[in-house]
Amino acid sequence: MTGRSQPASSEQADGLLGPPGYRVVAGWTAPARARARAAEVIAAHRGTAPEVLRNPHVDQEWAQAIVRAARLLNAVRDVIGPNVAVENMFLVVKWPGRDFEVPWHQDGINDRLELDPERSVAVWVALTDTDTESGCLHVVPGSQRAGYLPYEAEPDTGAARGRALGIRVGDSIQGVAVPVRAGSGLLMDTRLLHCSHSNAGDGARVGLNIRYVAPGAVSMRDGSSPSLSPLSGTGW
Ligand SMILES: O=C(O)CCC(=O)C(=O)O
Repeated sequence: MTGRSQPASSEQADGLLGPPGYRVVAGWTAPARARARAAEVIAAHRGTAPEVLRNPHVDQEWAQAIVRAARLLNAVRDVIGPNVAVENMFLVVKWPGRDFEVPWHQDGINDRLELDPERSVAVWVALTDTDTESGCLHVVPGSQRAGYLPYEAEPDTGAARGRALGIRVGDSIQGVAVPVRAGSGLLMDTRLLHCSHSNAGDGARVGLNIRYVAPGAVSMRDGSSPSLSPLSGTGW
């Protein structure tokens, strides 16, 4: 685990990923293999062209293989310890020529649940090369120290992705772009502010957002039970 500094008076601790609140995991698979998988995903969904597909790891082998990819899982274990489950996974496709922005948000809180940032980590996985043109993630380094912030659902546009949560901050946030190569990924503190812009490139941009948790990390806010897919260790 990374070292943690003591919080300043109104701030929370740096958290499991240190002062920046994020870290790149290079090469969980070869770039060519990731791009080939993306091509299959694109071909399979070109007809309906959904922007978000929920929890493909529950019934699709390729997604199960990714959440268990050794380099990814080892990086996750390094951060939250040996007992690991997947709490949620989104496949996110930014189809070219379509307006699809993901507003500033934090992955560890929504109407249903809150994740303990000391026992959970969000991972964004690139299946295609992502840069500022194609709609890579932007993050606010150190924003995890502000803790979970008030949020609201963005207006329902009827888009195929459903509604996203955005925090109430207006347009004042300055983030940094984090381009990620196909086959690499980004570990993020579950409180880290991040967003992505629309894809202005020629090809589809394909990524996966995975929330990994250790035992006891999930607090349900709506009275339901967490739906976990254990991957390793005990306590499930
Ligand atoms: O893939 C993206 O552009 C953003 C996904 C994301 O931030 C999320 O699902 O929480």
